[in-house]
Amino acid sequence: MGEVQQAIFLLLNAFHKYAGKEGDKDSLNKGELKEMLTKEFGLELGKAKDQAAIDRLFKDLDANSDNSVDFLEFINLVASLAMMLHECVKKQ
Ligand SMILES: [Ca+2]
Repeated sequence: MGEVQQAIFLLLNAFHKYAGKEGDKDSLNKGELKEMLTKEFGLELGKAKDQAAIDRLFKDLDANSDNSVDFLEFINLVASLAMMLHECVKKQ
């Protein structure tokens, strides 16, 4: 398997690891998104202002406003993060 294909499988597995915890197994609710941000990105979440930031991010990601973040919506977050990292790498 090529590296890009491996990366896609890793993203799928990571998404389903959190999406499968509660309710709909194919989408993230706000709690699942918060847990993913905490564990995968090492963010220290828990303060009131963090909750406001999570609420905002969740609303931004939830493009179809169905109160859950599906894989396509999750991939948009990954794409944004990849673009940011790409810019950082280019500057070095
Ligand atoms: Ca959605």
